[in-house]
Amino acid sequence: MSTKKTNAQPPNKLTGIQLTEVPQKAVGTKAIQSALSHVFEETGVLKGIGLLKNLNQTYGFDCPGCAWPDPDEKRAFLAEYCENGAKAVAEEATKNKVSPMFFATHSVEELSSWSDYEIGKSGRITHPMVLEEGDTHYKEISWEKAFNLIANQLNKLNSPDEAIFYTSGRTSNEAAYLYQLFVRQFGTNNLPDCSNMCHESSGAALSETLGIGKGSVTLDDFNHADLVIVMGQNPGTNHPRMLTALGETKKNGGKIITVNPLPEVGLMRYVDPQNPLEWFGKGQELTDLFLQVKINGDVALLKIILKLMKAKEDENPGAVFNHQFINEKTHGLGDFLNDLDQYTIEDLLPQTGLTLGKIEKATELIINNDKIIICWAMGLTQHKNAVDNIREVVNLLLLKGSIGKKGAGTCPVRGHSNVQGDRTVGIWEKLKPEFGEKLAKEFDFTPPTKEGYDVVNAIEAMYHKKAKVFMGMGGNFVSATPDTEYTASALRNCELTVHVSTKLNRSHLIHGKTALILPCLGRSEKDIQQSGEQFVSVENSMGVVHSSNGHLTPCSNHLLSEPAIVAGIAKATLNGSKVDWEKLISNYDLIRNKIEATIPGFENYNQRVRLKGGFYLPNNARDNNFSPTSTGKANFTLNKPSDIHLNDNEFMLMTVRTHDQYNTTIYGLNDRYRGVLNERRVVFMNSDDMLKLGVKKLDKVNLISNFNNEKRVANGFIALPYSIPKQCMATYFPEANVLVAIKNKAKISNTPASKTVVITVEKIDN
Ligand SMILES: Nc1nc2c(c(=O)[nH]1)N[C@H]1C(S)=C(S)[C@@H](COP(=O)(O)OP(=O)(O)OC[C@H]3O[C@@H](n4cnc5c(=O)[nH]c(N)nc54)[C@H](O)[C@@H]3O)O[C@H]1N2
Ligand SMILES: Nc1nc2c(c(=O)[nH]1)N[C@H]1C(S)=C(S)[C@@H](COP(=O)(O)OP(=O)(O)OC[C@H]3O[C@@H](n4cnc5c(=O)[nH]c(N)nc54)[C@H](O)[C@@H]3O)O[C@H]1N2
Ligand SMILES: [Mo]
Repeated sequence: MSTKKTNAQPPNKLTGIQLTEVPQKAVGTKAIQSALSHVFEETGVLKGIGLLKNLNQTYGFDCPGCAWPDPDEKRAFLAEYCENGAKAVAEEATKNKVSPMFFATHSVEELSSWSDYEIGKSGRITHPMVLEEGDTHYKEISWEKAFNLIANQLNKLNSPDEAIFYTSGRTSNEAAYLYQLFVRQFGTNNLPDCSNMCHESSGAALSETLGIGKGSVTLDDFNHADLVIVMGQNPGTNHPRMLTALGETKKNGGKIITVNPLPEVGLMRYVDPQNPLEWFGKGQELTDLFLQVKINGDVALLKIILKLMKAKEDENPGAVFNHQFINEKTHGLGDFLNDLDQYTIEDLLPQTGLTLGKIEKATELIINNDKIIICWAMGLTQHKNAVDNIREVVNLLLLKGSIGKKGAGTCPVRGHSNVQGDRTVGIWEKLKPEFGEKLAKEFDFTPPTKEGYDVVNAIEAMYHKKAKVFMGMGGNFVSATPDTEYTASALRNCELTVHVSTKLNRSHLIHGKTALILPCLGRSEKDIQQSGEQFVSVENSMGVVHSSNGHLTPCSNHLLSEPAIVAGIAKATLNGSKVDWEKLISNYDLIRNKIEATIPGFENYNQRVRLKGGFYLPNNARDNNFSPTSTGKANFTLNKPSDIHLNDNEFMLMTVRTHDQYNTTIYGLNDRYRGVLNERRVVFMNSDDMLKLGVKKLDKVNLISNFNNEKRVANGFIALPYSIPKQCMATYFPEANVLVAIKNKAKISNTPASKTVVITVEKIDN
């Protein structure tokens, strides 16, 4: 019997929606209650307290939630955690187990009919498992056999480029470095990662303009900023500890502008969970000026601001632009200003959905303040013109000289807890020539130079059978990627799919002819190798590398660490590798020595990673040095507003996260901060649009995308009126990924445009 008919999409049954008021403030006692109940429910009380005590403490483990940095000095007494960090930890430290017995009881087909929430709640995977060709159930396999199976399949390929090696962003520096080394010794640069779907647009824009693909600010800069602009980001849910930093900005007299189609609760008002005196109050107002921009209206908005700045500068030269900085540090001002002149405010304004008065207020704040930080996340990076979005942000900062000085700079807020570190240590489908040379010398082999597949290209390659083996180091490829049914066909075309995972997810159920699940240790667990207990290291959103020590007993004796799994596969697969894989994993200091030998900035890695708080990697933009760019200076760029024009019956849909999920991991069914409980299949609409469509609150609708005249449908969503600009809608990822056409992606960065999905809406009768 074949198991081909597994469901790539979560079932579209409704779970019983309840609506509540949208809360007026974020965090506070409700958040603490929610955090503790998730932890205790999943792990039990004693283990739960132990967990929270160690989370993000100087010698504890790194929170697997987001990449927001820990304070260098001051750490909260109880623990440096947030509600959603606690949920992330609870999810990993759960008591529930997915054992061989579990797999014997439930067929792959049955499991695929479960919701993502149910799949996730089933628990931690305890044994390596295999699904052989034609089988209906996964069964246990030994590690040795699993490694040999992979090796045989890889060595059968016509070319190493027929294999794809994906990485999600939780993988430690040590594991990621070994992984890329194995993949490159195998002979390919096919190293797509979750960054391709996340901050790739930031990396592309920032490298071109400032000579480094990372942000320039440190956490301390938030204490010194006059103005922080938060664009396209929902920190109350996705980076809750960032609210503390924004709170500090406000306490020190700084102002905050928020640019978002939604009035996200966390940004409006918050209560510091680590300050019990604040728990019962009204909370602190965070946003001073809220610009409720239309989806993808950001370049138009920034251009209007830039034009208003220029007009003021023309009136009173030197009053707005920082000429000293511009003359010394930048390139391309003239072309940039000429290009800006081609646009008129009248043409740009409708794209923003804002009044000119509001934009003038924002411009005034920008003109009157010098130390400006701009923060952003997926609201800017997941659009067709995403790279333009971020380059335009840089233009604004350059005009003000607001970079490379205290209290000012770029702040792309990263997602996964080590997504930035994975890139630093070599996970990328493009191999930098300097790094290639270092690898060649250190390990005595010839690394491949051909550019590998990124996420979108990898999916297309599998779809067209140009790639036949898929391996995922963490993550949930089928649910995280766009165009769910297309991607599912791509994976089903593979000879072999392999997942190194902590928990069961849908990607284990949408499989190649043969499939393997290799269960690994989580962040919170002890990692013991030949030389004793090991720690790993990670890099946060601001370029600080620090250690992470697991304290819990692993959930099963059959788990291996990620580095050990890579070493096992490498040893079985590679003939003639001069790397002593066994030795490298016997003591992770040896891996760190290799990182130090091949990657700049890691001098005395083993010593410095043991220091309290770790160490900062070099950052040229932070140091006001832009010499790595093509011109040797910070570059002004010419950017384009959105070229998407909606017909009257069309809407712009963005796919966002609820307060109760971590990407494809569904912690619960509530989106407390948006007033929706016990339901994920909802679509937030503007009430005028609902009137026009004849759709009432709680009516059911189908969402239809017609990208390139190909019809894609997401069935059965509940319509909810919400504060969102006209012709804009919002729904949740991953349910709506089926609507994101594989070809709907950002220019330059190739990031799926999952925030610019043009749809029509069809009301379902009865
Ligand atoms: N608890 C929790 N934490 C997480 C995650 C999680 O799923 N759960 N995921 C992690 C990861 S990998 C990432 S990348 C980050 C994601 O963090 P975010 O980027 O905050 O996540 P999204 O939910 O995608 O929210 C995007 C925000 O951008 C806004 N937006 C959408 N389109 C536009 C636009 O065109 N213009 C503007 N100005 N705004 C727009 C949306 O209204 C929303 O507020 O969070 C990380 N942290
Ligand atoms: N429509 C739409 N699509 C999106 C987005 C969006 O906003 N809208 N956001 C995109 C973004 S920003 C990102 S980053 C991607 C996320 O894409 P991924 O990183 O691929 O997805 P996750 O849901 O974070 O992966 C969760 C799985 O990772 C595994 N896991 C957890 N911890 C560990 C660990 O320590 N080791 C290992 N080996 N495995 C572990 C578990 O098995 C879990 O099921 O999704 C992207 N997709
Ligand atoms: Mo992300």
